[in-house]
Amino acid sequence: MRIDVVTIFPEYLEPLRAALLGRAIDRGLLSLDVHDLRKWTYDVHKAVDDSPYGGGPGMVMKPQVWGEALDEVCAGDVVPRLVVPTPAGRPFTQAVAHEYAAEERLVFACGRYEGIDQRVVDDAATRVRVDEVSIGDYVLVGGEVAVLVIVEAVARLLPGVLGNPASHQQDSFSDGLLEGPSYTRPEVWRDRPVPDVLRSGNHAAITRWRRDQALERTRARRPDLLAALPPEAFDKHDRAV
Ligand code: 6GU
Repeated sequence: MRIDVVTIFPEYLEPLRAALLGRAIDRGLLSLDVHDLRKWTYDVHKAVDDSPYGGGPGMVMKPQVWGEALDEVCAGDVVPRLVVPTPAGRPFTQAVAHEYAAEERLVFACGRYEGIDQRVVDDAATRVRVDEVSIGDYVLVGGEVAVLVIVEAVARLLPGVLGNPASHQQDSFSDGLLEGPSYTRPEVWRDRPVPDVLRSGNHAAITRWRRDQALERTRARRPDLLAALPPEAFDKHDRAV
Protein backbone atom coordinates (compact mmCIF):
# COMPACT_ATOMS: atom_id res chain seq x y z
CA MET A 1 0.00 0.00 0.00
CA ARG A 2 1.11 3.54 -0.76
CA ILE A 3 0.25 6.36 1.65
CA ASP A 4 0.81 10.10 1.11
CA VAL A 5 0.21 12.68 3.83
CA VAL A 6 0.00 16.45 3.21
CA THR A 7 0.54 18.62 6.30
CA ILE A 8 2.10 21.86 7.49
CA PHE A 9 3.86 19.83 10.24
CA PRO A 10 5.72 16.98 8.48
CA GLU A 11 7.69 16.20 11.67
CA TYR A 12 4.41 15.28 13.41
CA LEU A 13 4.24 12.17 11.21
CA GLU A 14 7.73 10.91 12.13
CA PRO A 15 6.35 8.36 14.65
CA LEU A 16 4.95 6.39 11.69
CA ARG A 17 8.53 5.41 10.84
CA ALA A 18 9.11 3.87 14.28
CA ALA A 19 8.50 0.35 15.56
CA LEU A 20 5.95 -1.85 13.78
CA LEU A 21 5.14 0.55 10.95
CA GLY A 22 8.80 1.43 10.42
CA ARG A 23 9.49 -2.26 9.92
CA ALA A 24 6.57 -2.53 7.46
CA ILE A 25 8.08 0.38 5.50
CA ASP A 26 11.57 -1.18 5.56
CA ARG A 27 10.12 -4.47 4.32
CA GLY A 28 8.28 -2.77 1.44
CA LEU A 29 4.79 -3.64 2.68
CA LEU A 30 3.96 0.04 3.02
CA SER A 31 5.39 3.15 1.37
CA LEU A 32 4.93 6.48 3.11
CA ASP A 33 5.51 9.97 1.67
CA VAL A 34 4.94 13.05 3.82
CA HIS A 35 4.60 16.37 1.98
CA ASP A 36 4.93 19.90 3.38
CA LEU A 37 1.85 21.86 2.28
CA ARG A 38 3.94 25.06 2.13
CA LYS A 39 5.66 23.64 -0.94
CA TRP A 40 2.52 24.78 -2.81
CA THR A 41 2.61 28.40 -1.54
CA TYR A 42 4.10 31.12 -3.73
CA ASP A 43 3.94 34.23 -1.52
CA VAL A 44 6.85 35.40 0.64
CA HIS A 45 4.97 34.55 3.86
CA LYS A 46 4.05 31.03 2.66
CA ALA A 47 0.50 31.70 3.89
CA VAL A 48 -1.79 28.66 4.11
CA ASP A 49 -4.76 30.23 5.91
CA ASP A 50 -7.04 33.26 5.85
CA SER A 51 -9.99 34.63 7.83
CA PRO A 52 -13.39 32.95 7.42
CA TYR A 53 -16.14 34.39 5.22
CA GLY A 54 -19.09 35.25 7.44
CA GLY A 55 -16.82 36.10 10.34
CA GLY A 56 -16.04 34.16 13.49
CA PRO A 57 -12.91 33.03 15.28
CA GLY A 58 -10.00 31.11 13.83
CA MET A 59 -8.61 30.76 10.34
CA VAL A 60 -9.55 28.64 7.33
CA MET A 61 -7.01 26.94 5.10
CA LYS A 62 -6.80 28.46 1.63
CA PRO A 63 -8.29 26.56 -1.33
CA GLN A 64 -5.60 27.54 -3.88
CA VAL A 65 -2.78 25.97 -1.87
CA TRP A 66 -4.69 22.77 -1.08
CA GLY A 67 -6.02 22.49 -4.63
CA GLU A 68 -2.56 22.46 -6.18
CA ALA A 69 -1.17 20.19 -3.48
CA LEU A 70 -3.89 17.58 -3.95
CA ASP A 71 -3.76 17.79 -7.77
CA GLU A 72 -0.07 16.89 -7.60
CA VAL A 73 -0.16 14.34 -4.77
CA CYS A 74 -3.27 12.54 -6.07
CA ALA A 75 -1.87 12.29 -9.63
CA GLY A 76 -0.53 9.00 -10.96
CA ASP A 77 -1.72 5.69 -12.40
CA VAL A 78 -3.63 4.61 -9.30
CA VAL A 79 -6.47 6.92 -8.26
CA PRO A 80 -6.19 7.19 -4.47
CA ARG A 81 -8.89 7.41 -1.85
CA LEU A 82 -8.61 10.83 -0.18
CA VAL A 83 -9.08 10.94 3.59
CA VAL A 84 -9.66 14.28 5.33
CA PRO A 85 -9.56 13.99 9.14
CA THR A 86 -11.99 16.36 10.83
CA PRO A 87 -14.03 16.29 14.04
CA ALA A 88 -17.02 16.97 11.73
CA GLY A 89 -16.44 13.70 9.83
CA ARG A 90 -18.10 10.29 9.86
CA PRO A 91 -16.76 8.01 12.59
CA PHE A 92 -13.57 6.08 11.78
CA THR A 93 -14.28 2.51 12.90
CA GLN A 94 -12.65 -0.92 12.60
CA ALA A 95 -14.91 -1.57 9.59
CA VAL A 96 -13.52 1.57 7.90
CA ALA A 97 -9.98 0.44 8.79
CA HIS A 98 -10.67 -2.84 6.91
CA GLU A 99 -12.00 -0.87 3.90
CA TYR A 100 -8.87 1.30 3.81
CA ALA A 101 -6.59 -1.73 4.18
CA ALA A 102 -8.07 -3.03 0.90
CA GLU A 103 -7.07 0.14 -1.00
CA GLU A 104 -3.91 0.40 -3.09
CA ARG A 105 -3.41 4.12 -2.35
CA LEU A 106 -4.52 6.49 0.38
CA VAL A 107 -3.87 10.25 0.53
CA PHE A 108 -4.41 12.11 3.82
CA ALA A 109 -5.01 15.89 3.91
CA CYS A 110 -4.32 17.30 7.38
CA GLY A 111 -6.22 20.48 8.15
CA ARG A 112 -5.37 22.85 10.98
CA TYR A 113 -7.16 25.90 12.37
CA GLU A 114 -10.89 25.82 11.66
CA GLY A 115 -10.44 23.44 8.76
CA ILE A 116 -9.96 23.55 4.99
CA ASP A 117 -12.14 25.63 2.61
CA GLN A 118 -14.99 23.21 1.84
CA ARG A 119 -14.61 23.74 -1.92
CA VAL A 120 -11.33 21.78 -1.79
CA VAL A 121 -13.18 18.64 -0.65
CA ASP A 122 -16.13 19.25 -2.99
CA ASP A 123 -13.82 19.72 -5.98
CA ALA A 124 -11.64 16.70 -5.17
CA ALA A 125 -14.79 14.59 -4.82
CA THR A 126 -15.51 15.06 -8.54
CA ARG A 127 -12.34 13.04 -9.30
CA VAL A 128 -11.57 10.80 -6.31
CA ARG A 129 -13.46 9.15 -3.47
CA VAL A 130 -13.22 11.52 -0.49
CA ASP A 131 -13.97 10.64 3.14
CA GLU A 132 -14.16 13.23 5.90
CA VAL A 133 -13.57 11.12 9.03
CA SER A 134 -13.42 11.71 12.78
CA ILE A 135 -11.55 9.53 15.27
CA GLY A 136 -13.86 10.36 18.18
CA ASP A 137 -16.07 12.87 19.90
CA TYR A 138 -13.44 15.37 21.05
CA VAL A 139 -11.51 18.10 19.26
CA LEU A 140 -7.83 17.95 18.33
CA VAL A 141 -5.74 20.88 17.12
CA GLY A 142 -5.29 19.36 13.67
CA GLY A 143 -5.59 16.20 11.62
CA GLU A 144 -2.01 14.97 12.14
CA VAL A 145 -2.61 12.89 15.26
CA ALA A 146 -5.77 11.47 13.68
CA VAL A 147 -3.61 10.34 10.73
CA LEU A 148 -1.22 8.58 13.13
CA VAL A 149 -4.19 6.75 14.60
CA ILE A 150 -5.81 5.85 11.28
CA VAL A 151 -2.58 4.74 9.57
CA GLU A 152 -1.65 2.51 12.53
CA ALA A 153 -5.12 0.92 12.58
CA VAL A 154 -4.96 0.29 8.81
CA ALA A 155 -1.33 -0.82 8.52
CA ARG A 156 -1.63 -3.55 11.15
CA LEU A 157 -4.31 -5.15 8.94
CA LEU A 158 -2.01 -5.38 5.88
CA PRO A 159 -0.80 -8.89 5.07
CA GLY A 160 2.57 -9.57 6.71
CA VAL A 161 2.65 -6.53 9.01
CA LEU A 162 1.63 -8.39 12.17
CA GLY A 163 3.57 -11.47 13.19
CA ASN A 164 0.45 -13.54 13.78
CA PRO A 165 -2.42 -12.88 11.36
CA ALA A 166 -4.82 -14.91 13.53
CA SER A 167 -4.66 -12.16 16.14
CA HIS A 168 -6.97 -10.02 13.94
CA GLN A 169 -9.78 -12.50 14.52
CA GLN A 170 -9.67 -11.82 18.25
CA ASP A 171 -9.50 -8.03 18.00
CA SER A 172 -12.06 -6.01 19.86
CA PHE A 173 -14.86 -5.15 17.36
CA SER A 174 -14.17 -8.09 14.99
CA ASP A 175 -17.34 -9.75 16.35
CA GLY A 176 -18.90 -6.42 17.30
CA LEU A 177 -17.91 -6.83 20.97
CA LEU A 178 -15.10 -5.52 23.17
CA GLU A 179 -12.40 -8.06 23.84
CA GLY A 180 -12.39 -9.53 27.36
CA PRO A 181 -9.43 -9.70 29.78
CA SER A 182 -6.13 -11.56 29.10
CA TYR A 183 -3.70 -13.22 31.52
CA THR A 184 -0.17 -14.62 31.45
CA ARG A 185 2.21 -16.18 34.04
CA PRO A 186 2.51 -16.32 37.01
CA GLU A 187 -0.54 -18.33 38.03
CA VAL A 188 -0.99 -16.18 41.16
CA TRP A 189 0.21 -12.56 41.36
CA ARG A 190 -0.33 -10.35 44.44
CA ASP A 191 -2.85 -12.93 45.68
CA ARG A 192 -4.76 -12.72 42.42
CA PRO A 193 -5.16 -16.07 40.66
CA VAL A 194 -5.70 -16.47 36.93
CA PRO A 195 -9.31 -17.66 36.33
CA ASP A 196 -9.37 -21.48 36.72
CA VAL A 197 -11.13 -22.10 33.41
CA LEU A 198 -8.16 -20.67 31.45
CA ARG A 199 -5.91 -23.39 32.95
CA SER A 200 -8.46 -26.18 32.54
CA GLY A 201 -7.44 -27.25 29.05
CA ASN A 202 -11.17 -27.41 28.19
CA HIS A 203 -11.20 -25.40 24.97
CA ALA A 204 -14.98 -25.32 24.61
CA ALA A 205 -15.28 -23.99 28.16
CA ILE A 206 -12.56 -21.39 27.49
CA THR A 207 -14.28 -20.18 24.32
CA ARG A 208 -17.59 -19.92 26.18
CA TRP A 209 -15.95 -18.06 29.10
CA ARG A 210 -14.26 -15.59 26.77
CA ARG A 211 -17.53 -14.95 24.96
CA ASP A 212 -19.31 -14.30 28.30
CA GLN A 213 -16.54 -11.92 29.40
CA ALA A 214 -16.75 -10.02 26.11
CA LEU A 215 -20.54 -9.75 26.40
CA GLU A 216 -20.37 -8.57 30.02
CA ARG A 217 -17.63 -6.03 29.36
CA THR A 218 -19.47 -4.68 26.32
CA ARG A 219 -22.72 -4.41 28.29
CA ALA A 220 -20.95 -2.46 31.05
CA ARG A 221 -18.79 -0.18 28.90
CA ARG A 222 -20.39 0.08 25.45
CA PRO A 223 -24.09 -0.81 25.54
CA ASP A 224 -24.42 1.06 22.23
CA LEU A 225 -22.34 -1.66 20.52
CA LEU A 226 -24.58 -4.44 21.86
CA ALA A 227 -27.73 -2.59 20.82
CA ALA A 228 -26.38 -2.27 17.27
CA LEU A 229 -25.83 -6.02 16.79
CA PRO A 230 -28.39 -8.00 14.75
CA PRO A 231 -30.11 -10.96 16.49
CA GLU A 232 -27.98 -13.43 14.46
CA ALA A 233 -24.88 -12.09 16.24
CA PHE A 234 -25.97 -13.90 19.41
CA ASP A 235 -25.89 -17.66 20.00
CA LYS A 236 -28.32 -19.66 22.11
CA HIS A 237 -25.87 -19.82 25.01
CA ASP A 238 -25.42 -16.06 25.25
CA ARG A 239 -27.09 -14.92 28.44
CA ALA A 240 -29.74 -12.24 28.10
CA VAL A 241 -27.69 -9.07 27.64
CL1 6GU B 1 -9.99 13.54 12.56
N1 6GU B 1 -9.39 15.92 13.51
C1 6GU B 1 -9.43 16.84 14.47
N2 6GU B 1 -8.82 18.01 14.25
N3 6GU B 1 -10.05 16.67 15.62
C2 6GU B 1 -10.63 15.50 15.80
C3 6GU B 1 -10.63 14.50 14.84
C4 6GU B 1 -9.99 14.73 13.70
N4 6GU B 1 -11.32 13.44 15.31
C5 6GU B 1 -11.71 13.79 16.50
N5 6GU B 1 -11.31 15.02 16.81
